[in-house]
Amino acid sequence: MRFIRRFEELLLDMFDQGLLNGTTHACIGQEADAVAVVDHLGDDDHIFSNHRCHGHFLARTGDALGLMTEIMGKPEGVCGGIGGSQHLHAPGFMSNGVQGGIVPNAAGIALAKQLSGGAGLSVVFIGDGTLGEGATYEALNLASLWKLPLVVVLEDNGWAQSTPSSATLAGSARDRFTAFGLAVFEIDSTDVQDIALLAGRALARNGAVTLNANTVSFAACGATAGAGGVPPPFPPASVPTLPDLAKWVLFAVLLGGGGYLVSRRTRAASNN
Ligand SMILES: Cc1ncc(C[n+]2csc(CCOP(=O)(O)OP(=O)(O)O)c2C)c(N)n1
Ligand SMILES: [Mg+2]
Repeated sequence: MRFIRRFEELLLDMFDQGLLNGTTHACIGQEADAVAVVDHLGDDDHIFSNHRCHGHFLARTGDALGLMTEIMGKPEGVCGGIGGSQHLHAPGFMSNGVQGGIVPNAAGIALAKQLSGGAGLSVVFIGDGTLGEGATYEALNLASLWKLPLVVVLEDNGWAQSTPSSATLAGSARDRFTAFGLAVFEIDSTDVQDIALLAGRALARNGAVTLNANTVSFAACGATAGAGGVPPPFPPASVPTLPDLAKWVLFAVLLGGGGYLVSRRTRAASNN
């Protein structure tokens, strides 16, 4: 836990110096969840994590150099410097910044384990701000119905990054899981031993289960920009150059506008 804390404190310091590539989200305050859960996992288990994934990654792999170089955008990074802070991959580990998108992924791996008769669990860490994402509930429904070896770890820090969750969430988190018949293990603690004890009980259950860890976040909610993450100024101070136009199109595509452009073009073509 101390190692994860120091790693991220250094990271935030480096961010301030402009040494990092893109966005970074620290899990400062939440380290115990990662350590307590991962302590129970073995080689057969898979972990899926979200935008706040450094603690989960370090607890799982211990690969601090691979992570640091990744966030610095260097080829030595675990994903060749392309994934950055949020999009990491290692044996038995994957993280993705698309909120809620990892829950169907994790359920899919759980299904693969079940169908192949393989051992192991699929464990997915999500935040309370992700409880508004519809894909999460499709996955919970099937995971419960098919009794998949899926463990959802909800890290409830009361925030959706920088928005109080009270401003976005109706009802209770627990009810969202019990509605699908999932067993809920819940704890209000940042004590790693307490969480590990409950995590052990949750992970020992057959079928889909959730561990709701009510925690606190001491980190700056997120830090954006850095060496390679800044789009060109818009509107431009002068007539845009061709490279500027190319960069805007690239950013539009990266931010999801590409799908819109493509679908417009496809629709136009099909209308003709
Ligand atoms: C599909 C999608 N919508 C919006 C975002 C932008 N976004 C990044 S983090 C975040 C809030 C996340 O809240 P939570 O899951 O509670 O995690 P926390 O930041 O509190 O750790 C949002 C809305 C995103 N990454 N993905
Ligand atoms: Mg949150």
